[in-house]
Order: sequence, then C-alpha cells, then structure tokens
Amino acid sequence: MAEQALHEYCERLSLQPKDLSTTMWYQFIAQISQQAILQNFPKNAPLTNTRKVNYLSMEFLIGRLLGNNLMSLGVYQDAESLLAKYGQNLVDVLEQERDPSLGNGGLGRLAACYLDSMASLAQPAVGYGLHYQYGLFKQGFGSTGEQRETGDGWNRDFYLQQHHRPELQQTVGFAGEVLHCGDDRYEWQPAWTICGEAFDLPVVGYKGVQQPLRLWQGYSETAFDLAQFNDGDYLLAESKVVDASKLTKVLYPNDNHQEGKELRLMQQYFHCACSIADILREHLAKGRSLQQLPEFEVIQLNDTHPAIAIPELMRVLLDQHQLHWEDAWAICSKTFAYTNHTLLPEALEQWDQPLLAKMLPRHLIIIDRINNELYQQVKAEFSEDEFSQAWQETAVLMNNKVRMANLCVVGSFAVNGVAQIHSDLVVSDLFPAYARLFKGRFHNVTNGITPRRWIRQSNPALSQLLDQHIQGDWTKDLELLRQIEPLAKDPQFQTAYRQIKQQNKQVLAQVIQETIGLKVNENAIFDVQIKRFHEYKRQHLNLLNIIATYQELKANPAQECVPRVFIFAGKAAPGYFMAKQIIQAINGVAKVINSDPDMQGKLQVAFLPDYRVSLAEKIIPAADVSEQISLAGKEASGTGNMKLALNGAITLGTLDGANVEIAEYAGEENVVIFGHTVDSVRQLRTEGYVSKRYYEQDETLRKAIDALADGTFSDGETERFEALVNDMLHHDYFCVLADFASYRQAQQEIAKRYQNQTAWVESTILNTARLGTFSSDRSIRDYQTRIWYKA
Ligand code: NBG
Repeated sequence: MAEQALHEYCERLSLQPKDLSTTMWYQFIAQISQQAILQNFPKNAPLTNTRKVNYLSMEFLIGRLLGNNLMSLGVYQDAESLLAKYGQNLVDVLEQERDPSLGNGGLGRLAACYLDSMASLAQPAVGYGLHYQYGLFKQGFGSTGEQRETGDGWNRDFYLQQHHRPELQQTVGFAGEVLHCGDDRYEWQPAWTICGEAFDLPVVGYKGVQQPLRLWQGYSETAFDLAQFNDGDYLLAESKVVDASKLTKVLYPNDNHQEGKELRLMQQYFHCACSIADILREHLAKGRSLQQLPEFEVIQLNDTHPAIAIPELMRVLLDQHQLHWEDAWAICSKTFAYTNHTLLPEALEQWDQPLLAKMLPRHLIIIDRINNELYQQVKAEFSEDEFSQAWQETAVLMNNKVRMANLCVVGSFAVNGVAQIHSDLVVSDLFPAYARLFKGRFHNVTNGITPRRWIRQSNPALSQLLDQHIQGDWTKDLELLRQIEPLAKDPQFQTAYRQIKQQNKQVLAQVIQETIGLKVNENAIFDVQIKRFHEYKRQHLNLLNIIATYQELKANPAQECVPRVFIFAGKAAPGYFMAKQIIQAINGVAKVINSDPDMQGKLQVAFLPDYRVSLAEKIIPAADVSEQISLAGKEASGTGNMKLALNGAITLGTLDGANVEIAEYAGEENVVIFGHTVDSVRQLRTEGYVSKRYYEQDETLRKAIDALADGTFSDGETERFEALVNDMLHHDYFCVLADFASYRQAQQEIAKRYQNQTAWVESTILNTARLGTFSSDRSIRDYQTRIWYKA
C-alpha cells in the first residue's frame, strides 16, 4: 500500500526513490498520513449522550505533528521500515517539519496535551483556537548576547496536516451602535464585520478517536508588513477599522502578562464569537434545544483569554434567540467552566471600560447587568461590615476596568486551579469572598503531560526499556510505571537505565555542538532550566550560583569538583526588559566561562536559542537535574517539571506549583527542595524585605553580583547589566537574594548525591516509576469527575 503510494509519488516527480531529497520524503510521508487521517476524519467517539468539551484557548502549542500522528495511527514502524529500505532515517525526515508555535509556553502546551488526552480517552472534544500566520517569534542572539526576534512564518498556508473547512465560515461584528428597543431588548448594529474561516488540524488520539483542533483565521488578502510588526506598530491605532488579515496575523508574545492592546481584545472576541457560533450551529443541527446546551456541551475557558465568550453566548441567546435574561443566564452559567492559570497581578486580565464600550458595546451592557445582579447577591450574603471588602474583591466592573477573571468566576459553574497549592491560593488569597458566595464552585485539577509525546516519542530508548519490563500499555495507563519500582535497586536495570540517559546526553551534546558550537563534557551533570524567561522563574538565581561556582573554582583550582553543564533555553517577551537582561547576562557569563581553559571539563554553560517543542523533546530526555526554582507561590503549576522528572531528572526546586506534589509522589529523598515557602515569603514581606542586607552579609553572593556589575561578563562594559544588578540590590521582588544561600546549598547537595551513582540512578528510576499520576490522561479524568460530569 505505502509502496504503491511511493511508486505513484515518484512517478509524479519523475524521480527514483533514491533521488528523493529529505524534504520530498517528508512530503511523501505527510501526504500518506494525511490521507489515512482524512479517510475517517472525524472519527468520533461512539455516539453517547456525554457532554462534549469545547476547549477554548488562544494558544495551542502543538509542536510537530507528523511523528505523533504516525504513532497514533499505529504506522510509525511501517513508515520507519519503508524509509530504511531506501537508506532513509525517519527521525531525520520528521525533522523537516517546522513546529507550529501557536503558543507562548506552558498554558498553550497544556492545551495541546489535553487535546491529545481527550482524543486518546475518547472524550468528545473540539479545540478552538486561532490560525495565526506568525506564531511565537524565532529567537536568536546578537553579538553581545542580547535576544533578537524574527517572525515565525511557519508556512501556515502550506501546512500539510491541516484541512480547510470553508463551509464553517462565520461573520463577526465589531464596534457600532446598540439600539434599545424597549424592555430588555437591544439590537447591536456593528460598524464593520470580519469573516472567520475554519482550519481543522486533526488531533489523532492514541488508539482513540480523531477530533478537530479548529483554528479561526481572519479573512482578507492584504499583505503583511513584517517590518512594521517588529516596530510594534501593527495596531492601527488611528483607524477605526482593522483589516481582517491583520487580526490573526500574529500571536501576542506575552506569557503571564497582559499588554492591554486593542488588537488583542479584537482577537479574543473574534476567537470567541466564531467558536460560540460554531458550537451552537452543531448543537442545533442535532435537533437539540437551547435549554439542552449545558446537558450536551461544556465550554472550558483556558484562562481568561476567552472570557468574552460568556457575554457573547448571552448576547446570542438574548438578541438572536429572544430568550429572557433569566433563561439565558440559566443556560450560560451551567455551560462554562474556567481554569485559572496564574495569580500574578500583571497577568490577571482587565480591560478598559471605554475600550469595551467602543469595540463591544453590546457586551458591555450585558457585563453591566451581570455586575448588577452580582451586587445584589453580595449584598445578601455579606454583613454591612463585610460588604465593602467583599465588593472590592468580587465586582466585575471596578474603577473603569472590566475584570475578566471575575467575569469568569461569576459566569462559570466550576473554577479550578492547576496544582493543589495553587488551587488553595486561588481560594485563600485571590477569591476568598467568591469561595464563600459560590460554595462548591472551586476545585483543583493538577496539570499533566501526555506520555505519548513526552516519553514515547521523545525518549524512544527509555520507552523500549519500559516496554520490556511493564505488563500492559503504559502509554495509555501511566500508573503502570509503578511496575518498575521494584527494579530501582536492580543492578542490571540500573545499568540499562543509566546507559539510556548517557546516550540521550550524547545526542543532546551533538545538538549543542551543532547549534552553538560548544563541545560539552558528556560526563558532567546536565543541569537544565528550560522555560519562558520571567523574573518570578528566577533564572538569575541559577546564574548567580553559576558565577559563584566559577569564582570558587578560579580561586581553588585544585578543588575537587563534580563537572557540570548548565543548560538554558527559553524566550523573553520582546517588551520585557528585565527578562531580556537576564538572557543577556547568561550569555555573557557563558562566553567567559566557556572560553576559560581553567573551566575545561568542569563548568560549562550552554544557552540554546529558539526554545520550542521540538527542542524540548531533545533536551528533556538528557537532563540530570531539573531546575524548578520559582519563588514559592508564583508558579501556578509548571509542566516542564513533570516532563523532566518522568524522564529521570532530579527536581531541584522550591515548594511551588506542582513541585509540591512531585516531591510527595517521588518521595522527598528523591528530590532536592530549598528556599522560602509561601508562608515564610509572607513573613519576609511583613518584616520588610531588604535584599541589600543579604548582599552585605554574604560574601559569596556579594562577589557574584559584583562580577556582574564590574564588566567581567560584559566585555568591560559596566552599564550592560546595571538594571539587573540594581533591581537585585534595591527591589528584588522575587526574593532571589533571600533564597541564594539555600539554593547554593541545594546545589551542593546535588553534587554530593551525583557522586554516588548507584543511589542517584535509583532515585531517578523512582522518579519515573512513581510519577505516572502526572499523565494528562489523569488530569482529563479529574476534569471529568470533578467538573464536566459532576453529579
Ligand atoms: C501558566 C503558569 C504555569 C502553568 C501553565 C499551565 C499562564 C498564565 N500560566 O505554571 O504560569 O503550568 O500556565 O497551567 O501562562
């Protein structure tokens, strides 16, 4: 069958198989995979009366699809042997695909893992997102190590895995007037409209169903001026009409930060309006009534980015279907569920009321009414003394702002955080008044990751070892990993497990050499911090320890040392100055250390540019240490922490996000925990945190910071890292200095443990064996039992 297809493919090109280029092989494999998918797409879950999940997210960081699809279709091995016959390597061929980078970081990647799990578990679902022409920018480094951004044209229009669905087109209105037609009746007359075209990417579940990730694209044919985009001038501030092609041109490159731009609000509304219309179209086409909507559909809001879907559904029910407010609200408030992904104030979206009044006037009227009804409820629940505080906290409209998280809590039947500690903080710190008002609405669903991509596909050698020792398909039931727990002390198993890590390190070493020309010591500890750059994630804490270690080794050349390679990857938002300083500082330190002959084989720093899913797939299997060092209380969950630990890296982390649960499951002796806790940070702040004191009292710390300031790592330029140094000494909101000593001690503990290889390998095996709970299949089951199908 595949042979026949290959024959035809070659005939069309008038070439022999031996003459095909790697790109041509890629195209061939992509075509046969696409045909296999389309033959039975969508292959739905058996028709049941279960609720379908509509997963609304502005980001889906799906990564390369072809390898994943071949695996899920069960034809990976066939493709591999076909290619081998012609001297080709499938892995190399799959490298031809450019990842669709339609997300910033964890939030978008989580959405992709969840789609995979829902398809694998036959949970009926559609992912709704945007078909950005430019995904997250590509990252490079300039001559002084500064981040450089270029557009990521992922070749959207020629992406072979997608399927255009012209029949699903929608029209979306913006701005204009609202006529009050008496009673509760309003008529919105938008000033202009934009068409939404649907593109489906098939999500092929592992031995499961196939269902769409439906991405909406604003339609128009005008060309895009990339130079203007780089100037940050792509918002047509003066113009009242934004042309459709601009709308889905580019993903906003912020992670955990709201920029508040008009075009972003328009993207959000466009995304929601197209998706709500599509959900209702399908629902009504099945002959079901509007009142039955919550029975058959749930709309899961991935953070507040799609919050405007709530007033949009209300608008459609009220204005198009002429429902009364109470009836519309009864439907709406049983359909939406909201996942909160952050407590950081700068990431909690708020829109200026005047902007909403201009762009979405009808929605603002609806939000105002929601706010008024809420006011009555809060009045009834809280005493006079309590009221003012409770209203401050719960109001949707406050100080001329629309608070999107509040809108989500009010409009949803369930709200969840993404790790236990985070969900607890959502209730205790962010929304205590809501928790009292809406009892039973708050839940926890700890994040998870798909083992198909993050073990099976990215770590084939480990997968094979697991296959040999585990009865049953661990790819589908990750708890089966427990079966290797008794082998943790088995010398033979240890050797096999260790050899796999070593091979993976060799592969990564090759990648490092090819990308940045650095030859690393493959026997060193591979210490990995890979994630977006953000002050709260504290890559600069890691950096200070590297500098201190460097200084120590310089001062005592004879000192015994456990060799290390510190590996970084991650992007900073183009407008995030401090995060970019940290990137530049790491590159500056790397340059000095890597070119110092005294450090040869002892200490190296590799910063790999352009972090993306496909690069993560190479780094994670090779990691020995997983840096999860955010300030306690700031990282909602993290998911890289799960991927790394499952692939046999030891977590070096604070008691933050899912680290807490990782430590519980792995066993405290199999992780290294350091630093302040949520409570002790609170105390630190109450006492009045002064970072300078730590600088003054700790000589090691002082020397490290001084070296950043005095030009040692900036070609003698003392200004280059001035902002970073000043921030650490005078603000240090994320308490880097307060955690430095404890972090350094934890790093020493890592070195000590690594020296006892037998114990180390045992520990890493136990991490793999005990962390099956962090499969996204478990997360989806939790959503099913705690939220979607809760009785
Ligand atoms: C991020 C958190 C991470 C978390 C992911 C997925 C946002 C707003 N939040 O800790 O910072 O793992 O969401 O839940 O991007």
